[in-house]
Amino acid sequence: MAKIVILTGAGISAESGIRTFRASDGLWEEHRIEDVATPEGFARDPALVHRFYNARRAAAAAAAPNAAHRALAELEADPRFEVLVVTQNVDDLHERGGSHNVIHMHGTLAGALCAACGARWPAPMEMRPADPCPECGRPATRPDIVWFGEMPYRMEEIWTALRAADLFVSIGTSGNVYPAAGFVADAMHAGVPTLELNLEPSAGTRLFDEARHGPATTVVPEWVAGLRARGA
Ligand code: BJW
Repeated sequence: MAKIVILTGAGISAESGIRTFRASDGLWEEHRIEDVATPEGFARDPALVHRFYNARRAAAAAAAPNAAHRALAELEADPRFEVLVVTQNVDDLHERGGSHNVIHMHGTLAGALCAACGARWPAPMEMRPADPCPECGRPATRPDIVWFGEMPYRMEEIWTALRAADLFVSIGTSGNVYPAAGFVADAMHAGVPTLELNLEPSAGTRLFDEARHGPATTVVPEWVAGLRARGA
C-alpha cells in the first residue's frame, strides 16, 4: 500500500470561499498578525481576537467542501493508498469532504482551550473573553488555535509519517510558515519524492521534485485521477 502524506494550506479552501492569508485580499491585509495570531496579541486584546475567530468560524460554517477536498477523500477511500492529510487549516472542510485521517497541526475553529488550566472543549459559535472555563471556572478561554511562537500539534506523529512516506504532496500553501514550510526539505532528506500542487510557485517550489500549478479544484482531482488510474 502506497503511503502518501499530504500537507494542505489555505489555498485548498479558497475556492470554497474561505480567504487565504497572504493574498492582496487576504486576511493579513486587514489584520496585523501580531494582534490576532500571537499569544501576546490575545493577552492585550482578547475581545479583538475573539471577534476575528468568531467571524472565521461563521465563514467556515457557511462554506462547503470543494472538488479538491472531495478528491483527497476519494484517494483515502481507495484501499491501495494509505493517506494522511496534515492540514494547516482550522476549518473542517476536509472532514466534511469525507476525509477521516486528518491532523490539524494549527488547531481548529471547533475547539476551545483554557489558557489558564489547558482544558479543551467544543467551541460555541461565538466566544467571548468572559466565558468561564468549564473545568477551572476562570475567564481565560481562547480558540484552540496554534499562534506564532506556539508549538504546532502532533509534530512527532507528522515527522514519523513523513519519514515513512512513499510520496509527500503539498497543496495550497505559500510555504512561508514553519515548521510546515520545512516538510519538503524533511521529505527530501528522507529520500521521499515530493510534489507541489498550488496556484502559483510557493516560496519553496524549487525544492520539490515536481510542481503543477493551477486552481486546487482542477489540479488536485486531476492528480488523484491520474494516480488512481496508474495504481499504487
Ligand atoms: C491556491 C488557490 C487555489 C490560493 N488553489 N492554491 C524565522 C525563520 C523561520 C521560522 C521562524 C522565524 N521566526 C519565527 C519563526 C517560526 C514561525 C514562522 O514560521 N514564522 C514565519 C512567518 C517566518 N512559526 C511558528 O511560530 C510556529 N511555531 C513554531 O515554529 O514552533 C516552534 C517549533 C520549533 C521546532 C519544531 C516545531 C516547532 C507556529 C505557526 C502558527 C501559524 N499560525 C497561523 C495562524 C493561526 C491559524 C489560523 O488563524 O488560521 O496559521 S499563520 C497562518 O499561516 C495560518 C496558516 O495555517 C499559515 C500558513 O498559511 P498558508 O496556508 O500557506 O496560506 P497563505 O495565504 O500564506 O498561502 C495560500 C497559498 O494558496 C498561496 O501560495 C496561494 O497561491 C495558494 N492559493 N488560491 C490552489 N484556488
